[in-house]
Amino acid sequence: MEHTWRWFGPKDPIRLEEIRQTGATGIVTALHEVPNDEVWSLEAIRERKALIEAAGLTWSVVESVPVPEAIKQGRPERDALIATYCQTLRNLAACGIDTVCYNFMPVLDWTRTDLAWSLPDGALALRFDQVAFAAFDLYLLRRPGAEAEYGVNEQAAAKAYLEGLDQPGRDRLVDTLIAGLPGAEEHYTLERFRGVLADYAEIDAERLREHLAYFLRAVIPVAEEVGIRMAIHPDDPPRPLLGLPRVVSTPEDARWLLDAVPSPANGLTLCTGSYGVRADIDLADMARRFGPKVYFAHLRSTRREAPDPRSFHEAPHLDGDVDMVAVIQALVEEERRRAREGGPRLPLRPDHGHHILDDQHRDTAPGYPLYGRLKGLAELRGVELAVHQLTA
Ligand code: DNO
Repeated sequence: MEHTWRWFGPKDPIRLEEIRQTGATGIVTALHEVPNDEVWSLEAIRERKALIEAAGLTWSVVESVPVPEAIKQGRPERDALIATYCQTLRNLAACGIDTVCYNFMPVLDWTRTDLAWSLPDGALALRFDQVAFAAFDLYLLRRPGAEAEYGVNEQAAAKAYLEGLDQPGRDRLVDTLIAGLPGAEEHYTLERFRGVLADYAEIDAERLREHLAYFLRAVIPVAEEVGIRMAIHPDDPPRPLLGLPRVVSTPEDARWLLDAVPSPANGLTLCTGSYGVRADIDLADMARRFGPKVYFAHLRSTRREAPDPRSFHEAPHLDGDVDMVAVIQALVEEERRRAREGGPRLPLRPDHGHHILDDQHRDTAPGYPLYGRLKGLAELRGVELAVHQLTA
């Protein structure tokens, strides 16, 4: 498979020259500085591409071309925004870029409650703690109607948790949840956040699905025409949050999406870390069933916690709930099928990593350290090579 690395652009503290030494050959990036409602110009794309190529790497995948909230909300201005989105796709294609990752999560992109959770070996991991999340929802955000969604015991646990936090701890929790993790395009304050939640009051899963279908019907034909593969990223975590619907959380959702607009341009990002939070999803089975539609793979593992499995933390890449060896085996088989029958390259990236060793003294983004991801990539490459040789 093609080994890639997410880079946040010239402001990323990890330099392209360093990435070159990780074993990755492809870069995954976006023009993060362009506002969501503007076209990515040919000139800006060319310039970024040249920078990447000057370091001996290729621009493998765009992650993401973000979908503006007005499109997810189905507002009247969506047609103009979709036209802008399509023009960006045309410009990317004109520069030879053919794979675009995106998501359709309302308001929040990926969500965690703790960005530096200590593991027994001293590594720092990202974590989603359902109790902390409930404390935020009930007592810091004070979302109308939230109480009805939590049981009495859950409310009591959340309250006790909150009482154990000092003011900086409370501020940190709020920031962690709404100020935006790397890659998320929107950065909210508590007040603005309440406002955008209210904008979704009338939008349930069914309506969100209609809005997604509307977007796909407009965008996929353009992508197909210019030769771009769209790879939707699943919801992280894969369930509704804060009363917001989420519709890309399960294999059934993925099937619905692919059937909504059948096209070689309509595909998936197989994110084992996102789908893998659900105990009812078998990722290797998913990789086999959806193989031809997997245009991009995010490989990482999470560990569900007891007593409430809605809480999870990011585990070592090969040592979480996901059977990573079986997933890689399925992807290797898919790659062989593509070699025989034709089909696109299959880029993967080590998704996230623990902050280990010198990462703890470098100012890298949460989940995107140098050494932790390097370790993840090295492990994944080792498994891939072993699978190749043992199944040749
Ligand atoms: C988190 C990432 C997400 C992802 C977007 C894709 O680490 O996987 O931010 O990039 O959801 O659109």
